[in-house]
Amino acid sequence: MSEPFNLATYFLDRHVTEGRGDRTALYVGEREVSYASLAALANRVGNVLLDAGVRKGHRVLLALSDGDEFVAAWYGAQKIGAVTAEVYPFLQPKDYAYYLGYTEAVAVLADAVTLPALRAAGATGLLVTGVPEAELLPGERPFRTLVDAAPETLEATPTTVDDIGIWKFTTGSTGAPKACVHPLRSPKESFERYAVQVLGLREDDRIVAVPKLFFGYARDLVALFPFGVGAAGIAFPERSTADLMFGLIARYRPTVLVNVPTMMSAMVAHPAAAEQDLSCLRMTTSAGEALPPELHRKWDAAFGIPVVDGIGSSEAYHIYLSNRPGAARVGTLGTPVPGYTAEVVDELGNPLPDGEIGPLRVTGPTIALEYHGDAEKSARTFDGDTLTSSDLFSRAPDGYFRHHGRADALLKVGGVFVAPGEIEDCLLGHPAVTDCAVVGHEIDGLVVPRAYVVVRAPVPAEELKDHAKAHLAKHKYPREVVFMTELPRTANGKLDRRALAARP
Ligand code: 3SK
Repeated sequence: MSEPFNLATYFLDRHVTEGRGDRTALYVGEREVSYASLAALANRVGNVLLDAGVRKGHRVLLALSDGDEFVAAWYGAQKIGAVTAEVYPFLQPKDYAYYLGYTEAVAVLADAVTLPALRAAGATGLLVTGVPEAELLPGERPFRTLVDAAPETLEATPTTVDDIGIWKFTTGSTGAPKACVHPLRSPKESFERYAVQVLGLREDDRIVAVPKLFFGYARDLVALFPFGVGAAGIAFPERSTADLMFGLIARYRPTVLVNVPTMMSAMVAHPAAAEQDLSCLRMTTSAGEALPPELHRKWDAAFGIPVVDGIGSSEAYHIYLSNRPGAARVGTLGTPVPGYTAEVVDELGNPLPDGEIGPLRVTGPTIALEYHGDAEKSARTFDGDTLTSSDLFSRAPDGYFRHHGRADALLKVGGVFVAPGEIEDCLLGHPAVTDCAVVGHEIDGLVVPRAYVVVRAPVPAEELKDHAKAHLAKHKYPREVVFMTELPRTANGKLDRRALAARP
């Protein structure tokens, strides 16, 4: 018999029934949203979704900007046993068309930001918030009006840890995004192991994230894991910038910053970095992409806020390898999160000795069941509670893991494999470089490393090449250096290597 488990009851309603309803769950702009009012809003949303025909196992697509409505909609859908899927609110119509077709969602929630592109994508029957009713098209329904009129109480639909509850999209960096299908066990186990045992989240924490809530890394760390311990998240609809993050830190004095390397680089390079008071932060997480050791050191020198670098994926639900707060080893991803094991394997799946590089086989309680609609890729990736990642790793004899990038990002230069990350880290060591990415570029049929760099002050390309030559094996220096004002990123804030590789 599967353990009964309703995500909304466990993370949200419990605080109300146990007398903590007046505690703050979310900070949104000027407002402090209590657990009681968030739970009531989620109940209203759940009732609206039931009226719209959503039942247990149906998909609900959230195309909403960050805020309490996003969070309440997510919990409302969860409470009635629906399966939640979220998408980036700044997508193009063709992307929405893809998600609409792929998810076959029974209900799609839109707001003023996402509505035009969703309409252009041919979406019908939308539940729309933040847009005057008079402006809605036939078939579109005023979500907020319906929510305000809906009952504030709602019986949780009985669900268990084995019921499918969450779709997490891959970034689509190597093709169309696919949904990793997760049972409700995944968020529960991830909370208990990563949030509690690794991060040690506590009731007095306030958590703010750089990525938007559609990205599970941020959503769980702002609106799920803190709720598990009665703490609070901070939500804001704007795109994150270093200025905005500094402003939010000054205003809300959060204790945990959920970060990505790009933003760490922007914060370190900010002209007013030295004037910032970040003393409220007891740690910043770093995930989403590899944190170059040089950037980690620059962060330490600029802010001294402990970095908890780790790696997660939609396939593994959340973070499965992580450093521990205050005990980070620069340049490593730490060790497995409690409950997970990880081993580096060869192409045939045989374990490799320490120090050798290969794909990672991760076993744990939060591995996705499948990629929706892709049996072949699912079979290559998932095997029960085990996942084989397409990234490359090595393990040191002390048990700490290092990341060597995606297998398909490795460059073969003069017949020798070169990891772009090594060149990137070296270039970041040059005082003028604030961000950089290295991709392969073909010249006369031969692949050479080409560096795209963002600099704080003009510097000759030759100087950067010489810097690399002085610090790396000779064949690794970038033969070409291209200066950019910023590097292309995916919606999740990850470097868009495909976009760079496609440049002439
Ligand atoms: O980096 C990712 O893709 C990721 C995905 C889900 C949860 C956490 C992370 C870091």
